Amino acid sequence: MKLNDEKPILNRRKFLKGLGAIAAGLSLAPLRSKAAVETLNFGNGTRQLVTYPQKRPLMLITARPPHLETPFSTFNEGLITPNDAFFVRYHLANIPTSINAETYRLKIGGLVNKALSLSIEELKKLGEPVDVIAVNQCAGNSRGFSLPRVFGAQLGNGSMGNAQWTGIPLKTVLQKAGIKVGAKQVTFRGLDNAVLPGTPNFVKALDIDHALSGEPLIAWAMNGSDIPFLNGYPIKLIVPGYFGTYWIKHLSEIEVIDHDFDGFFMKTAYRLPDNDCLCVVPGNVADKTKPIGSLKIRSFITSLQGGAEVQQGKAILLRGIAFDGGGYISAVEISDDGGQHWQASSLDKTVGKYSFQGWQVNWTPKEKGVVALQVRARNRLGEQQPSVSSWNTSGYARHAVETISVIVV
Ligand SMILES: Nc1nc2c(c(=O)[nH]1)N[C@H]1C(S)=C(S)[C@@H](COP(=O)(O)O)O[C@H]1N2
Ligand SMILES: [Mo]
Repeated sequence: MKLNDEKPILNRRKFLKGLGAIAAGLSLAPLRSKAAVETLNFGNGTRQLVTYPQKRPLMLITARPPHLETPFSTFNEGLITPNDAFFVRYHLANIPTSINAETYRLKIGGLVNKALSLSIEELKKLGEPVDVIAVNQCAGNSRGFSLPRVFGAQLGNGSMGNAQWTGIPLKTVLQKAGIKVGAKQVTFRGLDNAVLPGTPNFVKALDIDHALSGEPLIAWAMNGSDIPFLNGYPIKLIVPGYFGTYWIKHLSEIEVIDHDFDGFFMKTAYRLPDNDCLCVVPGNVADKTKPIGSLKIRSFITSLQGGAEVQQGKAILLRGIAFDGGGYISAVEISDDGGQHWQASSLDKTVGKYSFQGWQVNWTPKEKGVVALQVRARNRLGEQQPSVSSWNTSGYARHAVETISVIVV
């Protein structure tokens, strides 16, 4: 059975039926069809809001497979992105529509002493569950702002989210299987398949040291509840500080290998120019590339969106978020004069180095008219955003000083 119709709203009953087999106690968000749109600040930026099971209305990027973005205003609701608002990204159209957690098995094989096939219950019993609050951001988040424009889904800033993940360290599972000498990488895949034979499956790899570092988790809970179906129910690989491409959903197979994995989604896709700026001059091709890795530092104002009206001479509280790959955000600053002066914000209490970091600052608009408000962050490693985004062919890892235009009246 497929959920992949052109019109996701009309097709939801079929999909719901498929969801019948998922764990008891799961409550589905009320389904509404909403003839509403959200508009992103670039050409062809109008997005329909659509409702999928367990999701509030989200911005439709593609229906087959479902690719949904979080409306940006959600990020002002709190530091944690609610499960029903979390973005959704798949590559292959043949996604599971019905999963039975009772019969579900996670297989671990390859270069191990003992191949395993674990039920969810067995997985949960392998050790003490651990929690991490971490940002999942798609490599292509904000791609739609690339200039010159690039191929690929024209994403706004809504292909990211911050959640608390609960699970067992990947390391615990690998140690249970026992890693053999000569292991170099570990590969991961989920239940989704390609529709056509010959299309590569979505398989990703981590270096063995990273896999055994204790940081990646196999999670079964997101913000204290089951992971929503479209976000990878019943288990998902969490790779804190790394781009979402490694966070395999419906994780079903883990394999330890003695070489660098050369599947399409490591060898060809999700690669960046191998230089400091991760960039090329538009029109050029990188001489050397490397697999995309950890998140680059970013910051956003969330309490105001572009086009908002504010009053001259009247202080308002600006709030927002910042994040990076785990270097600890140490400062967030704003500017209203094109970056000549920067005003420091105060950082909210930190909830972990992989989380969104909240910040706030009082800002008093000085002059009437259209004002460009800019925000930038720094971390303890001294990293900060470039003032202008660097460019690469795929529009990956976009990060720059962010600007919104507000109207001072
Ligand atoms: N099984 C599976 N896992 C996957 C993918 C996929 O296509 N299939 N896409 C990856 C990519 S590129 C991203 S950005 C994240 C998105 O996670 P989300 O849909 O839970 O937000 O899932 C990752 N895990
Ligand atoms: Mo992604």
